[in-house]
Amino acid sequence: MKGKHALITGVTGQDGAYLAKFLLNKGYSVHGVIARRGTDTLWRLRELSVLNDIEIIDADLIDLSSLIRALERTSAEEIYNLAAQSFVATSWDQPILTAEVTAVGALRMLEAIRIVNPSARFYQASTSEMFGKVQRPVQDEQTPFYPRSPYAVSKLFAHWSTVNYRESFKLHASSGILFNHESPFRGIEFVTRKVTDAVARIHCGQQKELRLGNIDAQRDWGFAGDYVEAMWSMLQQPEPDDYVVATGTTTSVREMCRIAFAYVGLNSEDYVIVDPRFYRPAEVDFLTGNPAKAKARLGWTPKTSLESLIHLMVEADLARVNQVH
Ligand code: NDP
Ligand code: GDR
Repeated sequence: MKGKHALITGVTGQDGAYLAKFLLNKGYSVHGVIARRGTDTLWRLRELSVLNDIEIIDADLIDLSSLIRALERTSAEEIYNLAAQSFVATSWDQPILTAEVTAVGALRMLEAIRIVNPSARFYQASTSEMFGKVQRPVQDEQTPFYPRSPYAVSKLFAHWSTVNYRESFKLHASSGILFNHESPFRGIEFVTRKVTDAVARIHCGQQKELRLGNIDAQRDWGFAGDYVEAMWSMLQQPEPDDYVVATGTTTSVREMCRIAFAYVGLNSEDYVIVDPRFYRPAEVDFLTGNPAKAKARLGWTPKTSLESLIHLMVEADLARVNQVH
């Protein structure tokens, strides 16, 4: 007999694909919400060899009725809300869409749970972007928020909605305040993958330079495969709560580039060009998380260093570039 049922929104994204694999390995029946838009969004699930093992459900965070039907159909005991318009830069160009999906979308899912199955456990994908213009040098669950983009403002709404439904309706609703996490399945628009893809292409003679924005920005980067385990652990706790998930180590974009280019014997300074087109209207300059609570309560610790993560990503992009060639 199969174990528990889990519903994942955003299953076609980086974290959704890793979480689906993680839960399948634990014996779960996994139901994945897909908002069909005509393009091939299934490549991560295919490459991780999980596409045939999950049940695909057509639903959209914009459409409450589709979420209600998804919950009725799956009887999921655990719901992971990973879907979002998640690219910070785009959120200034599409602020209302971002709010509809990333902010009100989470509220719609909470409402669907309240209506269909209030005993289900809920995970909300909160983010270190909510700390934004940081109010403390190291950020933990007690640090005040200061969002700096329509994306971060939307995530803050979703975060407080999760807290509010926990307190108002006693839902088992938890938020993971996850700092940046990357992998070979990261979208190409995010800076780590943009860099590792460019390193592979430059190494193979297909690209000459790499144009970036603010390379002095600093991030606390971890590996997505490690972080999905923390999501699951939160829903196994007797009480719902909020947790910072991070490595505690911060690196600049400049240094991350150095690591990536050095892996193929190149000097990043010979290729990286700062292009103001990629600057953001308001920047998050610096983030460092303190994952002490996740360690103490969930027993969670990051396992992958930034250096080995970037090497893994460059290797994967080299393989992709060579395959196409
Ligand atoms: P991705 O951008 O890779 O994935 C986003 C997912 O949301 C995709 O599956 C996308 O579908 C789906 N989606 C977008 N709009 C809708 C909609 N209207 N209805 C249903 N699904 C939709 O994100 P990540 O995997 O990197 O991140 C997962 C979550 O965690 C996101 O909420 C993100 O904001 C948050 N987060 C991510 C961090 C990170 O460093 N990766 C850190 C902290 C939080 P499609 O494939 O069709 O576009
Ligand atoms: P972020 O990730 O905004 O932190 O959000 P991203 O990789 O896009 O940017 C990180 C930092 O790098 C700087 N940067 C560039 N970024 C991009 N994308 N492209 C560039 O050319 C470039 N040059 C410099 C950015 O200005 C920024 O400071 C990610 C997303 O996954 C969110 O959904 C998630 O909530 C947060 O991480 C935690």
